[in-house]
Amino acid sequence: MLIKIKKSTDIRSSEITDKKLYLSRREFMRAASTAAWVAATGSLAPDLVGPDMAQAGEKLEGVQKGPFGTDEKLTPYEDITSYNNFYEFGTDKRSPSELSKNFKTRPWSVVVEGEVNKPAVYNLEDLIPKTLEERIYRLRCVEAWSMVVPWVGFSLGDLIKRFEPTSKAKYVEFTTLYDPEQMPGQRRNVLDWPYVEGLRMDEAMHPLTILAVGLYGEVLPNQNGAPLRLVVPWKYGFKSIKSIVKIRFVEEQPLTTWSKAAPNEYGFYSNVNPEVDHPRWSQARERRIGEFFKRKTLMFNGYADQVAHLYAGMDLRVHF
Ligand SMILES: Nc1nc2c(c(=O)[nH]1)N[C@H]1C(S)=C(S)[C@@H](COP(=O)(O)O)O[C@H]1N2
Ligand SMILES: [Mo]
Repeated sequence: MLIKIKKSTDIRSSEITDKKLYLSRREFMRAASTAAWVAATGSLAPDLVGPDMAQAGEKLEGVQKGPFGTDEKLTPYEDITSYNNFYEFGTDKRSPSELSKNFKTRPWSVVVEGEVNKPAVYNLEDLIPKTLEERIYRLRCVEAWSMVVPWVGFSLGDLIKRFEPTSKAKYVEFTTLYDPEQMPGQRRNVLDWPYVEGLRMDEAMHPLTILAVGLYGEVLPNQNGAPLRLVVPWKYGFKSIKSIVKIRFVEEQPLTTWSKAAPNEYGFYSNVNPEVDHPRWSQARERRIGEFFKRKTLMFNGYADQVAHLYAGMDLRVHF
């Protein structure tokens, strides 16, 4: 009888039920590779956000606990990285994890332009601060599901200050990479490529708003928007644009991809609001991925204490 021995690569990650176990195995392997690195280069540790080392799954260094944490149960790593919306890699939830495997995220640069004193083409490495924060945020998709994600990132507001916006900068517009060779979803006209999103300046400067470069303490997987994605936790998930290559400061409200595609369904603000239904379905409840029963959706996705004042006096049925 032939005994089939499972190679480690045959073990599907879904079989690894406990992320802690998974991490400790990774950490062991990492310690081994760090030792080899030190022996080879004499330097202390590999630069994990440097040009060559940033691979999904690499552990990120210098991560501190950030503010605004929730103590809700984290959505398992396996779900966060296999149930994705990233239309550049296909429209069903499974395809981003399958089709983004070879997506090249290094070298990566970001164009900063428009109403700023310091417009430039920045290398990604120059935009990422030495100290990163873990921010555990709820992500609520407009499709009425949600997750709790331990992002690793940094304050967008702090970064914006470095560019010195002028007094004419009223909005920030973000653009995703356009590269149909690498992004098979862009070969079809499902959306008007490249994907564009935007925030009002005060939303962009709000301390809740971050740019993420990782999750679960590790470099961001490609399907989650590597190497750099926005996370705006009080807005529907589609505002959190992935794989950003351009940040533009403008005077007029940007025309965003989803509001261009269906203006009566997706407004510019897109604040999570259980009282304003999507024209085709209710937004009153949501299904937390991995759970069976639906739960009530909270105003501003539960961040009302932090952000409600930004919209004082605005009719949120008009500015949906
Ligand atoms: N460039 C780009 N960014 C995107 C999307 C997309 O299709 N393309 N989908 C959005 C939607 S609808 C959601 S819900 C979130 C999903 O993020 P996640 O896959 O990390 O959970 O990404 C958002 N950012
Ligand atoms: Mo979404």
